[in-house]
Amino acid sequence: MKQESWFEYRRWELVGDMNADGVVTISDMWLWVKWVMYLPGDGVIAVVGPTVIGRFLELTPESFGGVTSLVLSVILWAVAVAQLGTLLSKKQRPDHDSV
Ligand SMILES: [Ca+2]
Repeated sequence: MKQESWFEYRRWELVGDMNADGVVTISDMWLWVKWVMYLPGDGVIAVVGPTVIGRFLELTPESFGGVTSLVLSVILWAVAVAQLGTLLSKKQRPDHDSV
């Protein structure tokens, strides 16, 4: 049985005119923030959603941009920021061994 792809249920490209009303306005700015914020959670949902795990977790195409996506996104963004912070602190730490 071929599983349906869930990647078609979300816009994956960040564009200026997010609400497709023909002009870039301040309303699009909130949609840019939302697009970036939900990206990791929606990515996980797109991959896991059509599987038995997604069915067990009761994921649906409506889960994109929902509470599950928000929770996943907050966790994944926190991990990404922590990893970036660790990487940057290692780069900026003076090398005492080379003196
Ligand atoms: Ca617009």
